[in-house]
Amino acid sequence: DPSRIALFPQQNDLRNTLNLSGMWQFKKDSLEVGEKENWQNGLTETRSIAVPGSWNEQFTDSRDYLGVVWYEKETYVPSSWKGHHIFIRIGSATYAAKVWINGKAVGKHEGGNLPFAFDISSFINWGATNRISIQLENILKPTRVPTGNVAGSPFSNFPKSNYDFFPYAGLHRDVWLYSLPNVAYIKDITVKTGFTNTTGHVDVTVATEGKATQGKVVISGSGQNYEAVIRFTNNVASTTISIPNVRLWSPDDPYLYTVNVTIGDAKTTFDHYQLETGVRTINATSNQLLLNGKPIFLKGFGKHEDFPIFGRGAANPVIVKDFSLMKWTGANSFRTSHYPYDEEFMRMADREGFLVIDEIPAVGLYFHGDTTELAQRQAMCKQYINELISRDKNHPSVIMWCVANEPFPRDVSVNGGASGREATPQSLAAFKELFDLVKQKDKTRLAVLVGVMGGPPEWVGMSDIICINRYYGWYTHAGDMNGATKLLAMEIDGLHKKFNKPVMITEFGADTYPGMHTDEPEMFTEEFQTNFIKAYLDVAASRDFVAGMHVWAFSDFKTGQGIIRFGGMNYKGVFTRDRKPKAAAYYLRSRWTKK
Ligand code: GCB
Repeated sequence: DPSRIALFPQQNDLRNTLNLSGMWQFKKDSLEVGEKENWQNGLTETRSIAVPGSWNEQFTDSRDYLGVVWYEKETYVPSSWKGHHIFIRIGSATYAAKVWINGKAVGKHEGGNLPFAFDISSFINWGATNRISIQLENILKPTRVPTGNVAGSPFSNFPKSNYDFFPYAGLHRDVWLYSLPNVAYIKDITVKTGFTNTTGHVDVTVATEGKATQGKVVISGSGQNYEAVIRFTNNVASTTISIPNVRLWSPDDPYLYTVNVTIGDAKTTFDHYQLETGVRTINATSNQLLLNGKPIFLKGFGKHEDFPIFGRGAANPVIVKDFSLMKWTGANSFRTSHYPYDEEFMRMADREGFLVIDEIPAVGLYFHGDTTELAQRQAMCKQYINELISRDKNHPSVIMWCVANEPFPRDVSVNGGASGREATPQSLAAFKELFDLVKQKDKTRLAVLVGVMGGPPEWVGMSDIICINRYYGWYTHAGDMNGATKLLAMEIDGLHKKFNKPVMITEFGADTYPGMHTDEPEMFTEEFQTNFIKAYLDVAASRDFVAGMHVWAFSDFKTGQGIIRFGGMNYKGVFTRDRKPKAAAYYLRSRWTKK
């Protein structure tokens, strides 16, 4: 039930939270005997592991291990929580997880990078410790999303992922226990915003569980409160609140209003939840992206959640540093390539005024004429869309949903090579289903698919903004920036003409070994990277239909092993993996901070 994850755990007078991040006990189960041997009743011969974090980075013997492991933690649940609904919420478990409380199975979930929660009220030991056991594995399979171990894959790296970033595994985000009030609680809140002239409109829909008959919505901001009473029919109620002289949310002024929702009956308040919202609209014309009805150009990066030792584990200091560095370059935007990011990252984007392309983990999908594998991947993509939109729908920073990064048509080689790949009817139908699902869940934002070099135009043509990743001058036309920019210009002119939609280059970049220099720009040097980025930005600047440019990548990141990834790294970052600027970062700062 994806609505279960819509509201982040919150502490107030009626709700409680307990963060279980910290040290857990860990044990590999490479023979997959744990469940039969009842490891859920208590692990023996364990070692300590930090949560959040990737197991691949924490030990000296597990870098490439992606098989079954067990995590265990004991915790006391306060007896004041007795009689409430108790849930466990796991922020991200990559890839497939099974959960037990005190030896009793409570649920399982597939797919990393998104939270899931289970009702564990009836499994709690009151007045005693409780054992939480999580079995987890990240075995790379062609039926999974993201995809791995594909026969005939264009990738030749190890581990055998169908993408270049390292397939980190583990409990990557916070694990929470939380309690919800007994009689009735707020299950979901959906906020949609708009404005007419100077008056803002905020639509608030509240869904409940239990016996609340009425409630109140209060929006506060600029020293004012705006209220509405709501009444529930079949556990749902909606209202629209007007805000005179509204202060719109934008990168220049990321102003947030608070929304307080209470529910109850005539006498009693049962539950309370508070969230933040920004009043803004997002639209596209045939050649521009409009924020609050005014053209906006997206300057920024594709990124990764990646840091030494943490791996893909959430790390708040890294989040703060990344926003600080993005601001320093003058960026106003990023894409959560190639999976949804930590919820703290999204809240930072709201507060710091960044425009986000929010991507499901659908990287490296392929269409080789298969059938059963395709059906399973398609089901996963739909699950991800449901979960992602449930989780992130109330963030003003999110302006687009991205349904796939670089799906591969039949016979395409990675990044370029031959052309003429057709979009099979089967692939078009599959993507249409994903776009339809996004639009059915959220009509207030744009939807895109990010296209690979040499991929069929019909795929990217389905997007509201044509999004393409291009590496002319790197993977093709190596070092020849004149040839590269000619082709780039020709291609984007053609795409705009064909689809009459704005175009955005969602990736372009060059591997750059920090400290390597030449007089005339040459591949792998800091001068080449700067020159490469400048050349692409110049092509974009001379066209009025380009809506944004995202450099690949924000920082260097860990990859699997392979001959095109020196030292197991992708060096296309304009910052190093430990966030030191390369020359290109200074170049972007000089260009993007110019008024
Ligand atoms: C791409 C992918 C990205 C890679 C990048 C590269 O097109 O979307 O995940 O890291 O190319 O550097 O090859």
